[in-house]
Amino acid sequence: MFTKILIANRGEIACRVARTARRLGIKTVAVYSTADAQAQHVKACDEAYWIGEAPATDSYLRGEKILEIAKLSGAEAIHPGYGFLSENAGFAESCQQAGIVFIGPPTQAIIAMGLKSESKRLMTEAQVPLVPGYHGVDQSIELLREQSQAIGYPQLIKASAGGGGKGMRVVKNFAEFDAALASAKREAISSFGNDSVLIERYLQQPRHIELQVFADTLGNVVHVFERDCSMQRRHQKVIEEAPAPGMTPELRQAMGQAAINAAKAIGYVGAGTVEFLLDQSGEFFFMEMNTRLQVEHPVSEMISGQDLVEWQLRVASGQALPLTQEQLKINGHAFEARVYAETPERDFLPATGTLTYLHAPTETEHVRIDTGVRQGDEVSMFYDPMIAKLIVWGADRNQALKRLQAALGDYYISGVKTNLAFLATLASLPDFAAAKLDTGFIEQHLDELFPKASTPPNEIFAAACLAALVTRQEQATQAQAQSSDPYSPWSVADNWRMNLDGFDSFEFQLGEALYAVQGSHRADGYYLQTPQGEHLLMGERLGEYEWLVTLGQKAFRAKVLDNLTVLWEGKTWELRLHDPIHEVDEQSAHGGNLTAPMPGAVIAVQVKVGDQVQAGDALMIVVAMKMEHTITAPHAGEVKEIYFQVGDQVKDGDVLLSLEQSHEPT
Ligand code: MV4
Repeated sequence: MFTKILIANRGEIACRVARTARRLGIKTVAVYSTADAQAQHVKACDEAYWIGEAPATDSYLRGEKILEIAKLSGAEAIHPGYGFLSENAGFAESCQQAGIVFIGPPTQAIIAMGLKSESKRLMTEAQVPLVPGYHGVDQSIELLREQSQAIGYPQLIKASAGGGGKGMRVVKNFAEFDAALASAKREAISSFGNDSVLIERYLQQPRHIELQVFADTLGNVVHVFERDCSMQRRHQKVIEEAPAPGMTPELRQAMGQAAINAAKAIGYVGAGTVEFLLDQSGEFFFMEMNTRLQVEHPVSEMISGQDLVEWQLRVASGQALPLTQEQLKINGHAFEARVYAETPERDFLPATGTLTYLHAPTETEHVRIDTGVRQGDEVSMFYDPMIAKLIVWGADRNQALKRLQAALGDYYISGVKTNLAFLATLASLPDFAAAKLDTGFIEQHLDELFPKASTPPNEIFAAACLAALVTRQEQATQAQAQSSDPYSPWSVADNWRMNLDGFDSFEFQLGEALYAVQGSHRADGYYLQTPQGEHLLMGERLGEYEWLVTLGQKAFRAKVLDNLTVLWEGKTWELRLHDPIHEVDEQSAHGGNLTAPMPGAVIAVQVKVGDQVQAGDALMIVVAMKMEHTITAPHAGEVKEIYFQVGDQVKDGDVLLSLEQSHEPT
């Protein structure tokens, strides 16, 4: 077993690997970029080395620098985590040549699985079922058109070097083929530097079932059961679970054997994931093989009782797999929810900001949180916006789901937009509880997942008013104590009015909505006017943000942040006291200006100054995180100014072009 390993990653996976290494008595070396100087993964390791500036290409993707640090620090092995260099065959090769163990599969396996066409050829030889289609080397347009017509419709064009859905296009008929092929090739060359494609029959709403496989250097290969990862949105996994609901022992055995055959066919060593599509008829088809430890590996750990990073370390140091297939058993059910800094309401745009407030559920043997950040940390635009993985276990799916719902209801983050409310809603959907899973689930449930904004319950206003009043009183008392005339009536914030009960009128802003709330000081207490009448409001501060609130007969606890964001029952209500004096007219602030939805690069400008456009017309394409975002006209109008050209870099919020709204004739 190793005495020291270097972890060539950051965030939650670096912390997670360090945790297992420490438990095994292995020394750990962290590498970090300038942006991560204070990051948790640096603190979790025994030594740390700076490897470059924030952009991943200047730091975590610098294989030669990382190898240099490994030699300098005396690390015998490098754990790449996932992403970054974890599936970089060149880096794996360089490690081998430097005599440093790459904790992962042999270089040849990475290469073979990195190209879909090659992986599918190998699977065919291993009798692993494939979706009917074309994945040949000949990429001539004539042949691709022939194949397209032979496969039939609907079909899917996929980037051969791709993964996670990048470069994928659904083609519903031959007329769409050429445009879809061009777009798929454009995204493939931009994302992977390789525009080879394959064409497959499109399976309607399949399930994504992946088998965790493990092989050692002694010829042993096992599977550690399956995960259902169908809950995805634009190929971004949202909630994963193990085992897959409705899986029969026979199907598990067949898919497990196919996965083992796949691993054996390529001489695999280490942790790998064989992804299948399971269609509604119960047939399964090889999709791709990932030659890294997946983000979602913890759900397999929870139901098997195994530490898969420990397995990786043992296998990479030449030891045999810790268990045989017969010894591996499924116990219970596990979910993983990925907590992301993103704005689901804005089409899941990645978000950045400071975690000004972060309260996570208490960890127990059944609730696990893998994270690389803590309150006060920055979520930057340089890296994947994952904040944490919330993993729960139950004796069965229902119990695990209840624990997931409860844990999500006790997870609060403020300062950066997150998908927590979206996760909580998703985990509470009846169809999810009924395990009616397929890869189209989220798209099919958007209305339930994004209910129309509703008026906050009275408890929210009560908590906000209480916090605002008490804070104002505390500030007035403090100001009075410091004032030169402490007895002046002007320094008392009790809203006393001549011959009238003192009253307060609050105007809260929530998103675009305004809510007026009246409170009045009476001899017998403070009364809040609510749509259902007035209620006595009392309460006290329990902690920095924690309040005990009593509204009428109901006493409850809520958190209220300094800016009056209220956190209650798993939801975050970003109330703001409305300040009419400084109100800015949104339209005048932006006018007809169309802004960049996130940082990225302009790859197409489809209009010119003077063009008349209709609502929905494509104006510009910005590529961000290797995905294309088309800026479309929000209304009919004339293009007045274009501020960026193809090749320009834009920041979130940059004004890209101005569009003068044309007013429909009355
Ligand atoms: C498919 C498919 C339907 N038919 N292939 C998505 C990303 C990549 N892993 C492959 N993917 C798909 N390939 C055929 N022939 C549907 C998907 C797919 C999908 C697969 C798994 C999980 C989520 C998905 C979401 C959309 C599409």
